[in-house]
Amino acid sequence: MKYGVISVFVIFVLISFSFASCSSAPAAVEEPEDKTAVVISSNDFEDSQLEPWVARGEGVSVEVSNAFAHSGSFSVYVSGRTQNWNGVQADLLSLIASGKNYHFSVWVYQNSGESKNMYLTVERTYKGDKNWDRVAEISVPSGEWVELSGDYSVPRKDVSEFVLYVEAEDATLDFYIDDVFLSKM
Ligand SMILES: [Ca+2]
Repeated sequence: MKYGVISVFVIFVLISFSFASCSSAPAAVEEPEDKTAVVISSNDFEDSQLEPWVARGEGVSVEVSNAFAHSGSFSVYVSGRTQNWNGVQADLLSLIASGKNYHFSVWVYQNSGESKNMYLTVERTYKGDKNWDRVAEISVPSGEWVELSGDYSVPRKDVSEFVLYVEAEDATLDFYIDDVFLSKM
């Protein structure tokens, strides 16, 4: 009788163990990390916070504005530009990793009265040498919000500077940005 109880117990343990082994097997196959986009930075400027966006170029002004908005009531007004590379920029060095792929998206607006070419660009420095990579370029009609977006593969290099910025071919164009969405793919 005693052996019978032990036998039943042993069989129960063995069955439980084999079920546990079977059910745990699929869990060992994890989703590859890169399949899901991970947001590294996003701004809709509704909280009036500019960070990590700052002016790019001497005399350039960036400020939260409620004059125009793609989302909500606020965007960022960029003015005082005197060079085509002037604009608004974000230091992403601490947010990106070498060899990884990213998707950068910024909505832009200008109301100069005519279409203007605008660009999303990465400035990066590797061993003292600066490089400028065009992520996206688009003709922005006056008075329309347009998405400036593109994919970017960070080179497998240990860069010392990684700055994303919005610029315009017209050196003195004032413009607005809103709904920044930067993600790792
Ligand atoms: Ca907004």
